[in-house]
Amino acid sequence: VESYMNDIIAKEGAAYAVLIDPDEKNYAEIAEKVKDYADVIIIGGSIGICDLDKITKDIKEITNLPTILFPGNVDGITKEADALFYMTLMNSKNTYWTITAPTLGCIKIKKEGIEPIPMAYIGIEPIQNTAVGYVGEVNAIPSAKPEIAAMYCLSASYFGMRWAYLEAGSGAKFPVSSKAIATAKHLADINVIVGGGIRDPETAFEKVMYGADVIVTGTLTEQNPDAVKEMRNAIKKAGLKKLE
Ligand code: 1GP
Repeated sequence: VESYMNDIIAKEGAAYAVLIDPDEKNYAEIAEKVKDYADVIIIGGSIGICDLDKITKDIKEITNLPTILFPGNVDGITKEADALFYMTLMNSKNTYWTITAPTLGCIKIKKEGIEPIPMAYIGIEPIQNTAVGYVGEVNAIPSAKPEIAAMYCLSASYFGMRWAYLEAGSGAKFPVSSKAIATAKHLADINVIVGGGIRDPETAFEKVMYGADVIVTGTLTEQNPDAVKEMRNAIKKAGLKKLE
């Protein structure tokens, strides 16, 4: 899955990932609507109470797209998925989220043969007002300090991670600043995923132009699954422009 993602980024400039929260009742409807527009499906949420095996299997059957787990905790792992973001919530105040949870999960990932994709998860304002900010005890990076986000990305790349996720939080009032994305891409040799509060094609276009390699939408797709077509077009248009 990681090389599939790298191929898309190399050829199209950017990839489009749709996040499906498995606790969302209409997950099947969302999967059906996004299957022709998303490059990959990310499955995860901060509050996991569902039958993850069944839901992941259903999503795979409906879409045929690769699935990446985005675990909110050690119970967010299922053999039905193709890959998993093996992630550290770098700026959590609690070492459970930086290293204990990933360590507790690693044997199951190996046993089930799920592809781990090493990822640094970095929480930026206004993440503190969202579920992941609360659950993950995030020491939110001020949005006026993009260089701090970029330093986390450089640090992640020095640790050997190949992906950094700049996260404003699901349902965030505003997305990660374009300055943070540009500074991170300038400083660090790492793929940058951007998510949280991206609700319109213009914003997605801008984030890609400033360097985002992957755009994630979750809330938008839950509320209006038909919006994915325009979102994809904007991401690909910006991606190709960036490659010029
Ligand atoms: C959350 O970045 C994702 O991890 C998606 O955020 O729900 O705001 O699109 P939204």
